[in-house]
Amino acid sequence: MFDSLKKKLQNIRTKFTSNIEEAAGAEPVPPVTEGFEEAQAGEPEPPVSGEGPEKEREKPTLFNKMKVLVREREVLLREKDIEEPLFELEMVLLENDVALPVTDEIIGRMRKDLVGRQRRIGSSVDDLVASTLRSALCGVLGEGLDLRDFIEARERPVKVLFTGVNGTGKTTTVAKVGNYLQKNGFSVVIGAGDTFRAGAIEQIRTHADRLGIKTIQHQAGADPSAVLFDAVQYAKAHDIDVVLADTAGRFHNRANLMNQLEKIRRVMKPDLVVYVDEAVAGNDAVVRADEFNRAVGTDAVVLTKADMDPKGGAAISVAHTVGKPILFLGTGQGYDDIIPFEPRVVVDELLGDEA
Ligand SMILES: Nc1nc2c(ncn2[C@@H]2O[C@H](COP(=O)(O)OP(=O)(O)O)[C@@H](O)[C@H]2O)c(=O)[nH]1
Ligand SMILES: [Mg+2]
Repeated sequence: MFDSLKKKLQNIRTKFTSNIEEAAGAEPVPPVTEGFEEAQAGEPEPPVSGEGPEKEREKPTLFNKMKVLVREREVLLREKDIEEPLFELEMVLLENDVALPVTDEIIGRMRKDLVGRQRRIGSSVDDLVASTLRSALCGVLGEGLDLRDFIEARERPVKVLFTGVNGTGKTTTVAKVGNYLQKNGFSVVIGAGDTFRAGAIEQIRTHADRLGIKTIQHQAGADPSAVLFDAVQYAKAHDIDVVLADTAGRFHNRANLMNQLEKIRRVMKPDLVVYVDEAVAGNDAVVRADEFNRAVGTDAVVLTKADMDPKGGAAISVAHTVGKPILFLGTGQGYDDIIPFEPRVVVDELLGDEA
């Protein structure tokens, strides 16, 4: 995952480093010599005028600047030193499906962070660039959300409602999250809230049976609110930690779907509403996420099919534009193909700094 973006970011990083090294090298840093120090010490008298350009260098103000450069050993980065690599970085982000506003924000953060910054000559430019790029990406990705911590902090049962359009991987995600939670020591019950199609009830039931998770279901066409209400009652009666509610992604029309979800929300009172969409959907996902958020609210997002998105930029864009923490990335069709989304880890991965 993210391989193409990762490789390009590494090239860019090298480019930044060499440009900034050049900028540093281009500074007229005079050697520290005895004569130089003396000239500085015996400074009160300005040099006699008309002595030619060499004498110009000995003006007190310039001396002071040199003193900063030489004594403190620092270099000031200027906009023109980083213009070219910033432009290249911008191209790389855009080529890899990072949306324009998100790209602009990353570039803006980096420019603000780098220009005018004083770098100690002894310190590594690579470190400076890496830390600047890292903080720009982290700033754009925001904080993640650890589902285990979320559950630990709440009264049981913790109710999680999954929303999103058909085919994005909602039902698969419910099964994967159930598996993940069981492996982390939580007990789980699944409510088969997609009653719109008989096949949907069978589908979630089959997953749950394979994973040894209890499913609460009614027949096709039943009121999903009633199913999910029952699932919560079951969890209360059996001391189950978490209720995972699958829902339909399609109904007679979109307004009906939203009304149905709103009713579910009132009846089930979820602790967490998770919006599911595909990482590759890019701007479509952003538009849909907004619609679902306005209708039923969204607390967190799962981006599925990240395995089909070698560029990774769309996921970064959706994560940023939706403005809600990303809970998980879906990375395949298996039950274990789900990874908790930790912005710092994603950024480390992108920068090739697994540590
Ligand atoms: N490659 C890949 N396929 C996925 C992922 N998540 C779900 N799918 C597939 O997407 C299709 C639709 O999934 P489903 O859970 O039925 O979507 P729903 O309609 O939103 O409930 C199925 O074929 C899943 O196997 C994922 O992370 N990666
Ligand atoms: Mg489904």
